[in-house]
Amino acid sequence: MREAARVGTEMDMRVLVTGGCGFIGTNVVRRWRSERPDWTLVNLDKLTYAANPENLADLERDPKYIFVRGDVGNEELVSHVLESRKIDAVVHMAAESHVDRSILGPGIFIESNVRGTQVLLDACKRAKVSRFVMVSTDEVYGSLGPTGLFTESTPLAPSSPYSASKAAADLIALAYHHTFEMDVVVTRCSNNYGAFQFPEKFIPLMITNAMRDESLPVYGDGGNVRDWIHVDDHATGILAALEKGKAGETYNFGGSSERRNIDVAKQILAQLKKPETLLKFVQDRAGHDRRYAIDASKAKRDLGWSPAHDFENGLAETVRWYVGHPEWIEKTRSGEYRNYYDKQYGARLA
Ligand code: NAD
Ligand code: TDX
Repeated sequence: MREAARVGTEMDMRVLVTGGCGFIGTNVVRRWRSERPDWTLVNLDKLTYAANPENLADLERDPKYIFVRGDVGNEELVSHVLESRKIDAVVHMAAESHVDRSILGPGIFIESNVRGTQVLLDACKRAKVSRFVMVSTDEVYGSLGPTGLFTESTPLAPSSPYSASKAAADLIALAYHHTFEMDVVVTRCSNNYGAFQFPEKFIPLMITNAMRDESLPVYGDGGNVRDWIHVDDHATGILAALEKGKAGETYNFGGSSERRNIDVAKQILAQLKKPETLLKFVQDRAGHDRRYAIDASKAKRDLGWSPAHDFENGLAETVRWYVGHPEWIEKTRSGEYRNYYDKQYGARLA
């Protein structure tokens, strides 16, 4: 293991981010390039349906940004990247990330999220990487009743194949700390929103459907609650965990912005000046978690982190971003998206 002290103190850190062409990855890479200009960022991404390398096209000529196309489960490739690029730290974000897709087909979630994470961890162990940040999720805790918050000691009780695969990866990463003394830090964040989010997820789906005067499919009674956080605040949280987190610890991040889905959908319609008749209550998601809410006091106290964005302003800014990027929407909603949309919503919206 290289000295853990190297992380957070060196000007010229070389960080491997996985899944950098996805929603959170794009925002992380863009933000960290400007906040840590001396770091080299190597982005390993398989480019699944959810990836959009054009999000980072303007970094192509940046000598401190390197893109490598590949699977985190490809042992040979991962080891080669770690050694040849002399990687100091790894921030692991690559994953299959959509709950509904994990209900339609769990296999790839186990392959990428569980096996992929284990292969990556093994390669990092061999290469003596100084720090491994596992980007996990609050969904590993399962569902809350009407009161209470998830803390880092809430027992894990994932409900969906997606969250179960993330819980497995999260625990395997911690096991590599306990068993092999690897320097691992785990982050568990609540629902992110912001620019570049693939329109299968709730907020961009509601925005892009409303923009086209299409129905907004609200699952169940619309009373499920999510604790929304701006993606930029998650990006600063992961950075703080990388630089200041303690090995073997987990840190929750959340925006203290609990909202019912139906209220978020109505807010989006109001901003776009579209009628509420577009709302359509549809068959619920199987095993749908009722409520998520995060206690982020540990990250605030130990990492000096706090969210900078307020939900109402952040949502308004996000709606404006989508309105300003019709070509991006067109591209992401074409091809494979149509097949998925028909499978997921065809019967629900018929
Ligand atoms: P995303 O689906 O937008 O992006 C995932 C990226 O990972 C894509 O670019 C994809 O090509 C890549 N990828 C998938 N499988 C891969 C593999 N086997 N090898 C290499 N690359 C692969 O997801 P996101 O919303 O940006 O989420 C990123 C991470 O953050 C995930 O680990 C997710 O579980 C976690 N997370 C997300 C949220 C959220 O609200 N979106 C909240 C908490 C945690
Ligand atoms: O069409 C929809 N209608 C609807 O009512 C969709 C896609 C979602 N919903 C509801 C389900 C949830 O209660 O909206 C809420 C948010 O749904 P998603 O955007 O699918 O997010 P969620 O299932 O909460 O998971 C997200 O947060 C945690 C991310 O997708 C995960 O990657 C992250 O780990």
